[in-house]
This record gives sequence, structure tokens and C-alpha cells, in this order.
Amino acid sequence: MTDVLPWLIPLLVVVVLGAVAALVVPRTRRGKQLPPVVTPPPTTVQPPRPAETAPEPAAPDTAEAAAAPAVTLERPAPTAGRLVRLRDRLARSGSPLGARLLAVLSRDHLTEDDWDELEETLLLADVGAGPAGELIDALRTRVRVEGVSDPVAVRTMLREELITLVGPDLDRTLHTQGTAPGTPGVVLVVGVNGTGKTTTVGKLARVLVADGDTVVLGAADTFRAAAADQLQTWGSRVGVPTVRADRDGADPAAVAFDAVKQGKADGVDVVLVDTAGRLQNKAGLMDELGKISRVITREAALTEVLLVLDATTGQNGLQQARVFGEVAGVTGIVLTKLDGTAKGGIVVAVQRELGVPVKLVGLGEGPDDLAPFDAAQFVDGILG
Ligand SMILES: Nc1nc2c(ncn2[C@@H]2O[C@H](COP(=O)(O)OP(=O)(O)O)[C@@H](O)[C@H]2O)c(=O)[nH]1
Ligand SMILES: [Mg+2]
Repeated sequence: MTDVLPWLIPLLVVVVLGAVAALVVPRTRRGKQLPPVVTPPPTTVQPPRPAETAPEPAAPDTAEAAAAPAVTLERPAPTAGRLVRLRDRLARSGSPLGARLLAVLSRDHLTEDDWDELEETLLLADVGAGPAGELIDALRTRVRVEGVSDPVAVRTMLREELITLVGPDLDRTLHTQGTAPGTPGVVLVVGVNGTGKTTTVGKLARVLVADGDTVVLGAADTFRAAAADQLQTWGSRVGVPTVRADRDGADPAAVAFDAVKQGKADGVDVVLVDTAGRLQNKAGLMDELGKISRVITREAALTEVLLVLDATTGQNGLQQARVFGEVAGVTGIVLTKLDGTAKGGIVVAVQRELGVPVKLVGLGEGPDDLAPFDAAQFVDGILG
């Protein structure tokens, strides 16, 4: 009996340890949430790592080990000069506008028909009736006073007038600095579904990281887990964590609140909050966005509300923009998909419509295809 004891003790230890592990490990295991037995916290902070698949249920230890792979972070392209670097995308999409305007203006004696043609070209490029009329008036005056001599002078004149129309003096600063010590800047991103909000938040996180800021993302589009996954993937690539709901349909305001709280606790520079754009009715939209802003401001001031607008949607997009402008207190516009349209004039129209400057433009689906907007560089891009 006594010589059995030395065997029995380690055996008992193994059995007890096994039982303890069986109790503890499933609780700490990450993965897709089944209907929870214990009430989970409303949101979780997902550390910056690639979106994972659910771990094998039979191998919790391996899953834990696999949860900490050596992640190679990407280095976003510097933000300075991005619009210049992406200029050919504008030239490609905007050249019909720039080239057509230049072609007409270079004619020897400009007739009424020529001026009508110019106006029509501007309208086709979504500049909007008011601004198009102003540009024509300005050009007519200059042609009368200065005459149109050589092509270089014509180009210079058109360039100057287009820059004036786009607004060289509008303050396009992106406000990402917290307003009180120890508080992050908070950027809320709103807009209709499919305009490019999540992509923009992802690209913007990269811009901020490239500029040396620390960032937390809030996935307040809680309709589908896929939306949060999409955002988390963007963040992971540059080492930025995402605060997300544990279940579909959770309260977006709660997620936004938790994200800002988390950002504050972590002492980060900026919190970016992505939202859903599915609400078609104005009252519902106002309710939801109002609630999100209110709960955010309990933790920190909202420093920027960006409205994302798809440049290819023209007048339709403007209509939607108007509604968001009314309910969300928009402070800046992000115009996406400018690489896919000849209607660059929408920059002018939307600024007029909302009285808010375009601050960023999306010029492609690549991770660094988001550029700070600049009137002169934009016009140069359009004129090719
Ligand atoms: N060509 C182009 N595509 C873009 C741009 N921004 C976003 N997209 C695409 O637009 C689609 C919708 O984007 P997403 O961010 O999911 O829109 P959300 O529903 O507003 O969040 C995606 O396929 C994006 O890759 C852009 O600047 N240029
Ligand atoms: Mg989205």
C-alpha cells in the first residue's frame, strides 16, 4: 500500500489540475459568442490582431497560444503630399471637365453658345447651378477685361477662378485633438450605407498612426458582426484596437460610449467612431445620432463629425447629405470614390449645400488612398 502512494499523489494532482482547467479554460477562450450563459459586458475591446476564426473547441490551449501570433504591422504612407501623389486619379476622372472647359475657353471669339456650353459642362460635373453661374460670370468679366490670348493665360485664368470657387481659404483642419488634458479627440463618422464610412475610418486610423497618434476605434455599426469585423481588420493592420459589441443589434450609443471611455482610460490621442447608415427616416436617424453624440459628450467633447458622401451619387447623394447635415451637426465632409467619377464638381456643390468644407477625399480602395483636401491641388488634378 505504501509503495502505491508515490504513484497516487501525482495522479491525483493531474486529475485535480485537469478539473480546474476544464472549468477555467472555456471561460477565457475567445471566439464567436454563443448565447451567453453569464451576462457578458456590453462591449469588448478587441486587441489589434487579425480577425480570427473560431478556435477549435477541443484544443483550448492551442487556441490561446495561437491568439498571440507575431503580428507584422503595416507602415502607412505619410500623409503629406498625398493629394499630389494621387493626382493622376483625379486627372483621369476629372479630365473630361478640365479638358472640356479649357477647350471651349481657348476658342477665338467666345459666343453665347460657347458660354452656354461652358455652363452645361459645369452642370454635368455636378458643380450646381448657383456656383456654375458664378464661375461663368467671373470668367466672362475676365475675358472682357483681359481678353483671351494664349492657352497658358487661359489655363491660369480658369485655374484661379476654379480655386476661388472651391474655396482656398476654408478651414479644412481635421480636429482630432482632445479639448481637455487627458481626453482624446473624438471623431464621429456618419453617412448613408455604402458610401465608404468604415473604409474611411480605417484609412483615417492609418493617417493618424502615420502622423504618430495613438487611436482606438469604436464599431458603432452594430447591425451585423461583419461590420465590426471589417473595422477591426483595418485597425489590426496598424496596431489599433477596436471596441465592439458582443452581439448583433446592440445599442450603438453604448458602443460609442465604451470606445471613448476606453480611449480615455488608455490615454490615446484619438477615438474614431464608425456608425451604421441604414436609417432611412429622419426621425429615427435623429434619435440614433443624437443619442450617440450625447453619450459620447458625457466622456469627452466631440471634436469632429464627418459626413461621408459618395461622389458618384450626384444629386441623390446631396439629398441625403442634407438630411445628415440637419441632424448630425456635421463639421466636415469626406468625399469618397472621386477616383471613379468625372463629377468632381460635387466638391463645390456639397460645400455650398451644407456650408461645411470638404476635409478629406477618397481616391481609391487602397489603404492609403485617402488624402487631406486642398483646393489648389484639387483643381490642378482636374485640369490635368
Ligand atoms: N473606388 C473607391 N472605392 C471606395 C472608396 N471608399 C470606399 N470605397 C468602397 O466602397 C465600398 C463601401 O465601403 P464601406 O466602407 O463598407 O461603406 P459603409 O457602408 O459606408 O461603411 C467598399 O467596397 C469600399 O472599398 C474610394 O475612395 N474609392
Ligand atoms: Mg460600414
